[in-house]
Order: sequence, then C-alpha cells, then structure tokens
Amino acid sequence: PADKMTWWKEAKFGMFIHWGVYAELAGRYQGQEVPKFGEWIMNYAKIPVATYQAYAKQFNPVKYNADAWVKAAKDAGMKYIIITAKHHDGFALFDSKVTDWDVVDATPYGKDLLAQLVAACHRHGMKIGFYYSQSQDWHHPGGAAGSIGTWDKAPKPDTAAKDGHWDVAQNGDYDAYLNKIAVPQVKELLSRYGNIDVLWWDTPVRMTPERAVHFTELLKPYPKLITNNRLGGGVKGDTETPEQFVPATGFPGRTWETCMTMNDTWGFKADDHNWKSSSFLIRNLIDIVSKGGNFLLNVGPTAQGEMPEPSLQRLAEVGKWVKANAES
Ligand code: JFZ
Repeated sequence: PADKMTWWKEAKFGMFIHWGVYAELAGRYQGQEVPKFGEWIMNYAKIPVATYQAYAKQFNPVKYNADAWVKAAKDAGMKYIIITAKHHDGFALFDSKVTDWDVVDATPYGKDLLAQLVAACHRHGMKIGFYYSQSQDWHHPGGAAGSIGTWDKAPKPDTAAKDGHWDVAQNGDYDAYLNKIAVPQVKELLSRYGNIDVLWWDTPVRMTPERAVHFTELLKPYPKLITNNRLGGGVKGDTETPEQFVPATGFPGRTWETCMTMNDTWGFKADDHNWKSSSFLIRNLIDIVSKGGNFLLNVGPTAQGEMPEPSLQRLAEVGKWVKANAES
C-alpha cells in the first residue's frame, strides 16, 4: 500500500544491531587485533570454517535482556530496531530449521535471540526489522564461492580458494546455497515471529533478476513490509541506504536512511575505542532529519549480550537531547 512508509518517515531514528559469533572474537584472532570491521573477521583473517565454527561453542550471551535493549533504544528516541538475523558469517541468531549453524543448535546458550527481541519490541511499541545477508554466506557451501564476487580479491595462495572464498568447505554452487539456505531462511524470518516491519538486505553480489525473484516472491504476502535497496538484481526496494555519510542534499522525493556506526566497526571489537562524540551524533541526527532522511545508528553488543558502556552512554545523551528538543 502507498501509505506503508508513513510510520517509517515519522520514525526518523532507529537502532542498527550487529551481533553474532564475531562478538566472541571481539576483533582479535591468534593474539592479534585484526584491522577494520569486527563482523568481517572471518574473512579478513581467512579463518577456516571449522575454526570459526568452534567459537560458537563459547558464545553464551547469558546477560542478554531484550527488554533492556528496547528500553535503551526507546530512551534514545529511536522508533525502530534492525538486527542482523544473519550476517556474512552465515550464523543465524534464530532457530533455523535448514541449518545447524544457528544460535539454538551451535551454542551453549541454545535459545532463539530474535524471538526474544521481537517479543520485546511488540510489547513496547517498537518497530522491528531484520538485516539478512542474502548474497554473502561464508559458512554454507556456495555462499562464498565467488568467481566474480567483489568482496574478497586476495585469496591465500595455499588454499583452494578463488576470490571470495578461502576454505574448501566454502566451495559449492551459489544457486544451491540460495535455494537451500537463503530463501528458506527469509521465509522463516517473515513467517515465524508475527509482524516484521523491515527487511534489510545487504551486499548484493552476483544477484540477478532471475535470482532476486525468489526473494521478492516471498515478500508478496507482506504488503506492509519495508525493504531497502540492497537486494540486487535490479530490485529497487523502498529505501535508499547511504552508508556512513549524510548526502549533501538528501535524496529529494525518495525515502532514505543513513546508517552509521558509533566507532569504526559494526560488530563488537574490544580494541576499537574511536567513538564518535554524542554532540556529533546529535548534529548528525539533526542534519539527516532536516534533509528528510532517517538515521540508523549502530550498536555492536558483546558476546555476553550487553551493549558496550560507551554506546549506552551515547544513546542516553542523544535521548536527552531528543526528549528536550524533538518530541512533542
Ligand atoms: C556492509 C557489510 O559488509 C558490513 O559488515 C555492515 O553490515 C554494513 C552495514 O554493510 O558493508 C557495506 C555495504 C555498503 C557499503 C559499504 C559497506 N557502501 O555502499 O559503501
């Protein structure tokens, strides 16, 4: 329906959450800090699938409290949350029936993390969306087997890797991966938890119109679902997604959302202390909203299930400003 964007445009401010097994590594591998994004550590450090998988046995976020997360977002003035249901490492934060590479089957924690967050959002009137990495999956065979992929051009010479994969376990057929993992998982995500407001695709590598249609078919029963522009295969989606910057003039006539991290990583890194100031984040929010966009601000929780203290502090400070200046 034409008015499905109404709540989204009024929302203006949302929380991005990048969370998964990479939080257990916290940006370090074999005693070394691995540069750049924490959620990319498996790829950057060329960690074999089996080695990475073993970290899940330690992933036990017993301090996770979905109500507390929703409250932190709400107090910041945020109206929606987008959480990584599955990032590029292929690890599902929900109880997927098509793989054991998920929080219920592969970790001592053993409970569906998304179910708790969706329930808390529904309880507190917070909109909820799922980020889903449809094209990149470094765990499931075929999901990393890029021959024309653009995300990894530096394979290790001593493995069977082509660009895009570094472990023979990642060999396989991309279409088989899409059919066996990605498409069924998106179906699970949309059908299982009651109303889901947003589906946030990412890195549309090797997506063609023929492949994308398998996903767009799944969305048809959910006419109010909002999707971003990163499915690929020529699918426009509902929102533009400038990343880490505010477009000078916005995107006149289009709905758009700047996503940004508070430091230099999306997933938790113990060694990233390069936090943006609260006043910067507030000015950024004003800048974006004045140009008609939304601000999706990221938090990367720890493997114990807590939001880092510097993130909570910034959320509280931004919320104080919102409460005093921007809420009627
Ligand atoms: C992607 C992911 O690879 C990353 O881990 C994170 O989830 C982020 C939100 O999205 O990274 C991107 C995607 C798009 C651009 C840059 C990084 N871009 O358009 O410049």
